[in-house]
Amino acid sequence: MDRMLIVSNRLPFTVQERKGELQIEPSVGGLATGLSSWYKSLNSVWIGWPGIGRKKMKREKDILAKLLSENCHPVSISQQDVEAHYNGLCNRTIWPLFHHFPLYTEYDEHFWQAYERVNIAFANVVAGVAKPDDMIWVHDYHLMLLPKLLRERMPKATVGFFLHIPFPSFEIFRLLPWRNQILEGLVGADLVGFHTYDYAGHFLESVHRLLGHEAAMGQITVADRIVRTDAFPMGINYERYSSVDRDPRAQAERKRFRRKLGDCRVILSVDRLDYTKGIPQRLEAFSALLDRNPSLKRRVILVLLVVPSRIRVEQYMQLKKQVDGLVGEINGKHGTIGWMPVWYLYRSLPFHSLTALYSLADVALVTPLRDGMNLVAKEYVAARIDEKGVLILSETAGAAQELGEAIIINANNREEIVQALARALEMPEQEQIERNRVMQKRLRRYDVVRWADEFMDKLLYTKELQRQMAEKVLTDEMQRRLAGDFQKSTGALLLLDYDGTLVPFSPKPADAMPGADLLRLLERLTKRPANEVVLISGRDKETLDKWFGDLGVGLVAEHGAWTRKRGGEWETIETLASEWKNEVYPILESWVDRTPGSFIEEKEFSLVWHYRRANPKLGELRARELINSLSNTTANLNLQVLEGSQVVEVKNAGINKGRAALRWISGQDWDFILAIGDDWTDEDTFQVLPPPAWSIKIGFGASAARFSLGSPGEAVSLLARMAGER
Ligand code: GDG
Repeated sequence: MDRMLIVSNRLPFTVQERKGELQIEPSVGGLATGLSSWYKSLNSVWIGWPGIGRKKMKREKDILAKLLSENCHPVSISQQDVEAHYNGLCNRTIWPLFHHFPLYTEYDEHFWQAYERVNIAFANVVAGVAKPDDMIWVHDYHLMLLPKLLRERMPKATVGFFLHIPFPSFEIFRLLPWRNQILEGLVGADLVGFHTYDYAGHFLESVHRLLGHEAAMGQITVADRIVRTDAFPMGINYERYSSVDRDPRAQAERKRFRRKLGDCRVILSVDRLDYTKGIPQRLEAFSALLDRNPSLKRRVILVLLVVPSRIRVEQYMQLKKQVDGLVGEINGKHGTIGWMPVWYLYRSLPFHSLTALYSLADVALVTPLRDGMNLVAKEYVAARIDEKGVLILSETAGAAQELGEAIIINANNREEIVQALARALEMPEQEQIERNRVMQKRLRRYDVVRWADEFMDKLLYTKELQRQMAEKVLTDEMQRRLAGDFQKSTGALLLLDYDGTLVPFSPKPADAMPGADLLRLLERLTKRPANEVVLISGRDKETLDKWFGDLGVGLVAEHGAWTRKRGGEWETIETLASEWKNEVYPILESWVDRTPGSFIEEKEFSLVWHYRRANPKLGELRARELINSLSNTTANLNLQVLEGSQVVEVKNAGINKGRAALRWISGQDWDFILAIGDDWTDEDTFQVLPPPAWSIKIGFGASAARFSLGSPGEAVSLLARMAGER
């Protein structure tokens, strides 16, 4: 396997100063611990911030040597930049906004500038370490500009990105002043991964609405590169959590806890102190449970493990006060001598103590208001080797999508949490076992290694797709050959689509008028008597006449309903009916009323409903509905309903560009034929071409064309080269 470069804000080792000396210690946290064994089994390098400032690192050369011996490359960052990047943009801007807390979000240009500087510092280190065949895997919201920065430095690099927190809905994401920079940064990757399909969907919607790239099956095309997105729900190191009974330290700890807890039932809550985790709501629900069920007094204890986090950020200080207050209130109100309902631990416990708690808790109460995944829920289920215990999980944690056998609640609904707690404490053992067995099987199968492997497989697959695509790209050398063949030919036919092929799409069809340069180029191509240029379009004949009527070109309007040979008159291929329009027009009108921004284009033999300017999601939904509705109306009218690029078109059956193209193809013995087009209507043209013809699709989707080019601009420069202008 090629070498793997993992890039994350923190290294899996942290440098700490103890008694004036620097030491390295393994970092805690899901990613570092989850991936450490996987990463060691591969030929890998980890790049990240080591936890101390640049000056200190410079002083202690042996620390650097130690990190390098663990294959860790530190990125050195000044203390001010750490402050504004990590404690600023990451924790005061991105974290609250991406977790749907816009009121907690601070927008500060200095934070943003530090974010850019830190991402550049990372890019420089990665570019210095990376070799051409390396796979680079960038993690999380601290480094969202990095994929683009790496792409600029190493255009061919294999870069994956995984976001560990939720990606917010468009309405929230758009609040960010630097939203486009973030999206552009991310689409620098080849593969962008999320915990759930919802987050991937939110991301694609923002990319569509802010950058204009449309997605098909999780794939977007950015310049000449495809970028894939997908959901990869992160797993845990199942073995590690399910081996509590083989760990003597965990066993001893479990006995110690049990002695202290007596025979009370245990409800367990484990989180970093964070406002996204819903800790106050959880405490209030527990208090209400005790209010309503006096029989639970002395019989149940809530073990509340809260790990200190981001202690210098205002909201976290306030939350700490709130939690302290609530715990005091509950213990004061409900506690008795010898029984304290909430056991409050405000610190981090060693791993064996945490697993001991998991293994003895009757209920795990995991109720975040929003959480990318939540590994605690998974770890609890894994640690219950006796298959007992009940998980209560909030629906807004990514983990809820995989752990459907848990009791799923809405974290803002206190009543629901109270009922869930009561139900969990009463749940028959057999039911607990049945639920946990299914979840355990799933968690064992899809563990952290499988998660990482699947991500890597998809990344390689994306690279393979890009390679296949690149094979079809009309290279500079092939373009030279094509231009040479054209110039030598004694009879050359050019079949050119217009919109999306010679000019980019415009929001309003009328705005896509050809510029003077394009008209001059087309004229030059028609000058040689041996050449025949035909514009094959879906547009109406009046527009084509107005724009191209004076050039010596052939014209095809309305996808082939009308044709006009050079210097000739417009002809229809056959007698076509158009009375059906009276029936269909009012239907489309009602869709215009229901879809703001959409409009109807009327052509002689077709009607088109455009939704390019409507809200994209609404447009797609309405297009589906329209197609369904039209299929009933058009059944007996010999019509076809076609879906194009943000249009739905109704036209007479049997008309297509291929049929129209044949009128020219079969009219003469050509020794050079070239067809260029960008969408499915042009596929009919590609399909009727004789084998030696050149065919080029603009864009990189599947096509019958032999070659592809990235954009209308590239098609025009090819034509300019053929005309001898380059
Ligand atoms: C982010 C996303 C996503 C907790 N207390 C102790 C302790 N822990 C460990 C747990 C778990 C980890 O910390 C916490 O992971 P979470 O997933 O619950 O939450 P975040 O830290 O917010 O992580 C989250 C995750 O990234 C992965 O993608 O799931 O949504 O926010 O592993 O066991 N470990 C020890 N002592 C403690 O006291 N040793």
